[in-house]
Amino acid sequence: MGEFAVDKHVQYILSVEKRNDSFESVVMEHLRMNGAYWGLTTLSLLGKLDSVDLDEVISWVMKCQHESGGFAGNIGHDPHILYTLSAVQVLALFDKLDILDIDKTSGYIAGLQNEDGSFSGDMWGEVDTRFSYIAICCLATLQCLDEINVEKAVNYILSCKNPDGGFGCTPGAESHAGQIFCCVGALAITGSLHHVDKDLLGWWLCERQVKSGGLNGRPEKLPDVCYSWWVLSSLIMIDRVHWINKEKLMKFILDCQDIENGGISDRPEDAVDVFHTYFGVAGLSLLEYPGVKTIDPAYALPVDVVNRIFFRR
Ligand code: GRG
Repeated sequence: MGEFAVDKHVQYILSVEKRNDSFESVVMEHLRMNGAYWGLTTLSLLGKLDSVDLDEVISWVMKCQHESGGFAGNIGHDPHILYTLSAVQVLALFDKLDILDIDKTSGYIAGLQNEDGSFSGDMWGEVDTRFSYIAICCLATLQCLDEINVEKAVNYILSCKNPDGGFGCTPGAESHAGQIFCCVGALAITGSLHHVDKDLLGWWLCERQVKSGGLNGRPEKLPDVCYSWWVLSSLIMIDRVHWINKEKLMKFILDCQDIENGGISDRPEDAVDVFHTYFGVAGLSLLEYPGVKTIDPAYALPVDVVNRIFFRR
């Protein structure tokens, strides 16, 4: 099994942050807040968060907040629940949640809940279980889950459960590992995991491991490093992680590294990017790889950050 190139990955994340003219930075302009969460959480898991200028990051994050309380993907863009969670997570990483106007931010999120318990992503109304997870995770982090109807939110998520044990983005939609993470994560945070048939879902999830050791997101699809996070975190939350071959998955993730220039790709030999670098490192964390901090499978933040939020320790 190849070595884990920690220093190269740290250099790669720092270089992406600085290069404003690269292809990656241009296509990521509108979702830079997500990139910030992926890159900074990677640095935190590798114990290198102090390599970035905290004041610069925080001041940029706060400039992305809209008067509605929601955050945009970058300065001057429209707010969306996706970027609001990323902004809250970045502030949490730096222990800076206290600078946030909690009422304004939580009010934006609570205002996106619909009558049937589902959540829209923004004022334009698209509904998806991703947004249910985000609302629940964000409000739990801000300690104001009581601002939404949790029972209705949970019932909506349960209405997206399929006969194969998985979950989709809306009722009747195909099971997909990314949506399963969202639904299982939201159910875990709200203490509702007893609604899940753990053996049935665990079976569907462990079937995602293919010959190379990598995981795919649904049947007949190619493996992708990012499912090391979506599938593994779900298996951990339902206590069935021992149903996959951890050694083979670890090897697959390590095979996706660019050993020379740093970064991790979706599959071996492909081009690296920040998204896959984060989910590769997060996957290694869930696999308890030495030297990588432990990540919380429901909140998708390092466990020490989650403990600080809830227990101030
Ligand atoms: C805090 C970790 C965290 C997440 C926030 C945005 C979100 C909540 C969750 C996204 C969950 C999701 C749907 C992930 C899947 C992403 C992905 C690789 C989609 C690709 O889908 P297809 O159909 O790819 O293009 P496949 O692999 O099925 O061919």
